[in-house]
Amino acid sequence: MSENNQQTENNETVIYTVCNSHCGGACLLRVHVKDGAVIRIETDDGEEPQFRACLRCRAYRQRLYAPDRLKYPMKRVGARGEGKFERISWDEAFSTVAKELIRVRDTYGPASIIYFCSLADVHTLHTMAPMHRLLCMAGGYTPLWGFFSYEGGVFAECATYGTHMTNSTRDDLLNSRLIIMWAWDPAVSIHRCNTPYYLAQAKEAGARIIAIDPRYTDSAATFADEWVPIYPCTDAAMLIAMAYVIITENLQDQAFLDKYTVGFEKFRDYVLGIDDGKPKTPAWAEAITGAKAATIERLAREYATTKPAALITGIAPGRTAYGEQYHRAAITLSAMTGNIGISGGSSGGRSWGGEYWGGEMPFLARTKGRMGAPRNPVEEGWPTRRDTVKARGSKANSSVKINVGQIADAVLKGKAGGYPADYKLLYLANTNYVNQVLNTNKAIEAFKALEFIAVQEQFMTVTAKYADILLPVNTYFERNDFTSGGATPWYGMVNKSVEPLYESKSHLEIASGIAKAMGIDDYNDKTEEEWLKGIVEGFREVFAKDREGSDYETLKKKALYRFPTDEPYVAFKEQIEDLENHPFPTPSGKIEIYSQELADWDNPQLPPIPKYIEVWEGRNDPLAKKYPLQLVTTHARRRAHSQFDNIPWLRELIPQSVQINTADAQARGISNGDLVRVYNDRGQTVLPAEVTQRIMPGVVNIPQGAWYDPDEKGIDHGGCANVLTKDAKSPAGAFCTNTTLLQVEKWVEK
Ligand SMILES: Nc1nc2c(c(=O)[nH]1)N[C@H]1C(S)=C(S)[C@@H](COP(=O)(O)OP(=O)(O)OC[C@H]3O[C@@H](n4cnc5c(=O)[nH]c(N)nc54)[C@H](O)[C@@H]3O)O[C@H]1N2
Ligand SMILES: Nc1nc2c(c(=O)[nH]1)N[C@H]1C(S)=C(S)[C@@H](COP(=O)(O)OP(=O)(O)OC[C@H]3O[C@@H](n4cnc5c(=O)[nH]c(N)nc54)[C@H](O)[C@@H]3O)O[C@H]1N2
Ligand SMILES: [Mo]
Repeated sequence: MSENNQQTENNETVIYTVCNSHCGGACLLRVHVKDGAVIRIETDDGEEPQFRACLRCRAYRQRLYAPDRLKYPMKRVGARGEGKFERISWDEAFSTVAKELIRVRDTYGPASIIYFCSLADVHTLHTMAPMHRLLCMAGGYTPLWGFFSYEGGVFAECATYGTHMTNSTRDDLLNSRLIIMWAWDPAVSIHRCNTPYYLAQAKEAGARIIAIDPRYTDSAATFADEWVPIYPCTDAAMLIAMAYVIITENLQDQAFLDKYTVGFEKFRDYVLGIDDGKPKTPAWAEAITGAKAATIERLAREYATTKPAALITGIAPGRTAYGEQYHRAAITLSAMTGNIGISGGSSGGRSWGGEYWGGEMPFLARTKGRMGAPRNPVEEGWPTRRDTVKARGSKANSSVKINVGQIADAVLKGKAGGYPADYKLLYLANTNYVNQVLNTNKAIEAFKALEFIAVQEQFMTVTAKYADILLPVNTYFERNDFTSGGATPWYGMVNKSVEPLYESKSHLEIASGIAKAMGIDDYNDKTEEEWLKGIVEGFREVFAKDREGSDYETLKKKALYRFPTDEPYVAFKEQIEDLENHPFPTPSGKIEIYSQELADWDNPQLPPIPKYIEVWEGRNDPLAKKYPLQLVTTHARRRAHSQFDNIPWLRELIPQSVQINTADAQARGISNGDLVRVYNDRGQTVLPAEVTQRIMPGVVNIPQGAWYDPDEKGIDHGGCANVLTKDAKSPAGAFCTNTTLLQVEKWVEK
């Protein structure tokens, strides 16, 4: 059976739909519905490549029917954060939000309104567009810039390649002889559905696989021939030392560098220490990274002499202070070995999100049918920023925008602190901001200072507790949408499985209700279906013109359209095969190891060539005396960020814990399973210890996304990593989730 809406013999209807819960995946679901209720969820069993769902999708019934779902609109009656709410009607909810939007706009100006919608479901219609359109029609708002996930990577790609569409399809891994999984654990932190499937095939085909990570990850255990532990925040040093070995042994692909790149000589001078008297030798890197000099030398030779080789650069080191440099260095190394634009190689750009077919395509690409908006009046007249390159595009470049991680700082400091406005009203959708942003306790302080907060939610998250009005939004099982993804490209329909539960509404319905209450009558004249038809057609025109099976009607039936996979897509193949007719979209038309644009900024923290810059809260920071352990905060198998943390089946499967090395645990009298207090000056959290040799000494891991759960003393008992993290942003906006010092001790209840 491969079509939607078919009846089975048990009077069940099977709905084909697609899950894309901001988990990096996107998979096909076969939802069994009986008497208007979902009774079972299965996944793809059709043609290869199958897009098979993981544990989170298979547990989705518990999320859909969770007893703690928000069922109707509510207004706050207790203090902010106390969690006391009272049921109200949708009319009252809409008119309260409308009144506050108008009051704040008219009193303080539209820039004092911040609207942020994260991804949650990576869809096209029920996402950021509906409120964006409304707010633009109502006078504008302050938007945010920057990707939580990989702003460091995007910056580096734009500075070096002039674009951030740098990924090949994963089936090309089968052509690699060597795969370096640098901070890459796609068996857990999903980077497109099916990536492990292709890694397994690459391994069977004989590729050698090396993992470079502070943790012996599940992907390393399954696929790698070698694990090289490395201290967080030090990756650029190791990459640069590998460049030292390649240069001093003359192993670089000089013909490639001469033809396709600019500025290699300047990088070489830095690497050899001609500029600063400090050669960046493997011994230099060993002292910084903890990786052995001999290992660095051997890997450098191996990478330079095994062709084709794929350096897959994970984005977690890009989420550290100066993470931009790590990505710039990785691209440079890929150029030095001539692995760019060839089958089995890799661009050295970030490990996912840079797929022309999945990362940006349906959500940001300006296809015709998307819900548009007039220009945001708040952005008129602001100069472009000086901390992100032109190629990063207008989405990031207006200086009225606030960085995505900086709402708290902006609210607390406002104009007096150098921000473009004083901020009074916050409208949030698709985000558990307080839990997910760095420095949870500071976010709470800022949220208390605002005049009005509206939150669209499905659950009573910590962020929801700070709302004045709570708007219950439905799940993708209760509405239709359009999405895309895959290790090899597809796009597909999210098909509604059941009617909206309780009084919940879709994003479009909520924005339409507020628009009406604001008196904006021309907000929307299309139904959900009309929008989606237009979106599919606009999208087809760009990506799948006239391709059979890619039209709206067929998609509604099959849910998925798979692009033909006869040949892997290789990023930058065109440029490498025919540079004259296909220059890189950089000012020089080449790969810019040296960027004149960056040179013109004259900012030592964003140098024109990749450099190793020591982080704050690193191992050499004086603070390390008091807080000697480095924190990483990985993406958890049982969650998508904070989503699914409340789902009983998943909680039972993998309890939240802090991973700590056996030696560090012994030194602190900690045994496996003991409750420990993890703390620094910003916060503290109590959770069980997982004592293991699968993390290097000196580093601990708290998987991000566990729900903040403070006691009356303000100590978190949920295992929320962000009570510890620092909300400083890297110079070009990298979100520093992995740059934090802390201490761990056995928890003794006082
Ligand atoms: N299951 C699941 N999958 C997800 C998500 C999820 O929430 N759940 N979220 C999705 C999203 S939106 C994103 S952005 C991605 C995130 O994808 P990633 O950033 O790749 O995921 P992480 O798990 O944070 O980190 C991957 C590995 O990097 C290592 N690491 C951390 N810091 C450093 C460092 O400084 N140097 C080195 N060498 N290694 C380091 C970690 O130990 C970990 O093994 O995942 C996506 N996939
Ligand atoms: N310490 C640390 N912090 C991190 C990270 C890290 O690695 N370490 N990673 C960062 C990254 S890469 C990311 S992308 C962010 C993610 O940060 P967020 O995008 O804020 O994370 P989510 O937990 O997915 O929050 C989505 C919320 O929206 C609600 N919601 C409202 N409407 C809808 C809807 O229509 N559909 C769905 N599905 N949910 C809805 C969900 O219930 C949920 O509470 O976290 C960042 N935070
Ligand atoms: Mo992310």
